[in-house]
Amino acid sequence: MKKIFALFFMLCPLFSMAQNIIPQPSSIVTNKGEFDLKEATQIGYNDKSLAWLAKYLESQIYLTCKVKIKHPNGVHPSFYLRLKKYANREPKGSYKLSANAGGVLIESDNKEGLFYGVQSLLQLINIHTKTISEVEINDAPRYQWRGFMLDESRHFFGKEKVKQLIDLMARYKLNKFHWHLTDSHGWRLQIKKYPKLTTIGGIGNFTDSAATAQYYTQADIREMVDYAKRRFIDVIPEIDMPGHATAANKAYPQFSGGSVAGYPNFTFDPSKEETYKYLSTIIKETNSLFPAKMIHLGGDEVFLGIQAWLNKPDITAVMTKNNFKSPTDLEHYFFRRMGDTVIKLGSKILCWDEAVETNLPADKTIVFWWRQNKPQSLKLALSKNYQVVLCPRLPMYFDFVQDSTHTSGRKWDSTTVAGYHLQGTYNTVQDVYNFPDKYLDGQDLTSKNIIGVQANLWTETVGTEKRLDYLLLPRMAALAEATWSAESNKNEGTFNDKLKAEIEWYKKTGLYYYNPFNPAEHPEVVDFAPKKQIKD
Ligand code: TNX
Repeated sequence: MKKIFALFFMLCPLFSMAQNIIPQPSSIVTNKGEFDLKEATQIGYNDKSLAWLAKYLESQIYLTCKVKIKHPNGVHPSFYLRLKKYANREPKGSYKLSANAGGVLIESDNKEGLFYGVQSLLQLINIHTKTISEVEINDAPRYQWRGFMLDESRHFFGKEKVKQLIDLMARYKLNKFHWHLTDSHGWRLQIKKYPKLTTIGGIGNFTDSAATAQYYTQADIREMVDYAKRRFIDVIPEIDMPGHATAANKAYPQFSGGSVAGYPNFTFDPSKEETYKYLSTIIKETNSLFPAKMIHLGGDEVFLGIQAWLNKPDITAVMTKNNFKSPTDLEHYFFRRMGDTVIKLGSKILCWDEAVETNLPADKTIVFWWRQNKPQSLKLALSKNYQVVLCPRLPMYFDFVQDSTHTSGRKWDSTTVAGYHLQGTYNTVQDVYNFPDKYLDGQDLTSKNIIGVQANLWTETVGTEKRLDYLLLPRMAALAEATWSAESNKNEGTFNDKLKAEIEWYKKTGLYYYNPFNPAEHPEVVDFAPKKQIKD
């Protein structure tokens, strides 16, 4: 008996290699055989539009295990990518992968699916033995929105780092990159009609108001959008309004809605027709750069600066004329007008959950629920039939710490709301992994208006790539399973085993990370002396 056990454990690593796919596929069956990856391995495909994917697979195999596959679309392919018509359309992103001693076949009726099959194949390669275990995979995503947001206003990272993040997103089958390009601390998107937005508004960041202007030119943006598109990732720009506008107002003060203590020129002036024209031009130029045809208009935390409106006679005159009872009514009026501009361009309006009050058209709006302490806002969004992306601060804000001993990054006072289980004060990898099933009340969870899940990385405390990686990894791996894998396929124990292997991959790739199994391995990266935590 003892011998049988010993044999089983000896074989275990062999079989478990095949299980190391993150995110967990819908179904995976492993067998004993294996395919030997050799230099002579050829890639084939049945549709010439797959040539790029074959080349991508070739280059990624080289990066993964230094085997050079020489002949894409060779005559005797061992790897085959097949775009196939099924009787019934499969969900976008679904694929089948079968590997045996003779080779690997990836099939799907959509190119996204083939791309994700390729990602799974890359994770199946045993880099030590250069083999692929025999396996049958049937896979499809749980959510169509699998998002990640990066704030480059507070600190700017630039094209090379963002490309690396896009590659990580691709590895984890994430498909929406939400790019927070404007905020109080810097405007990062070139607008040709208003050059000062970047030459002046791009100066400074969260920790250094005099830092040289940093921003993306329109050519940079096109390059990044194309890079992401080849990895089946839509890029969604955010132009935050009417709040978080300090950087823009530094460049064009004539559109400022005034100041209150602590929040200078935080809002745009909603009383001037010129403001609407100005912002519409910005939106038009932005829209032409992002083919996903979705513009995130922000709409968050306007209350921080809105009292300034009451000190401006032009603004109070508009309130009186329209019979608005409070500045908030005017805020809604402003937001609806800007929403109309987006719709007229044929794009969708995306907004933070504050905008649920605004009565934007339900079929053209996607709401991002971020205020975990306000579940009523999620319920309202669902009841108004908005599509909703779940990104509550707990556990989906990666600027929160991930270990009780960490000092830099946010923490939250425990929140307990009936039906919701948001007792955490910071965001562990397990919390991210267990989202959303163990968090939301069942009724909300099963709403078909919930289109997906997203993590947001705000960068007030992030000044270096090293800290960025530390906050991201390994939580991004947990995000992958939260967005892709059905609850019935999730298992914390299995995930932890896979994560240990994944951490080895981070190490090999030269990425800095937090190791939840051995926190001492890498010390916390603290870029700036931690400030007192703000709660809201
Ligand atoms: C709230 S989330 C904000 C951001 C901050 C973040 C820090 C949201 C829509 N607004 O402006 O960076 O908290 O966690």
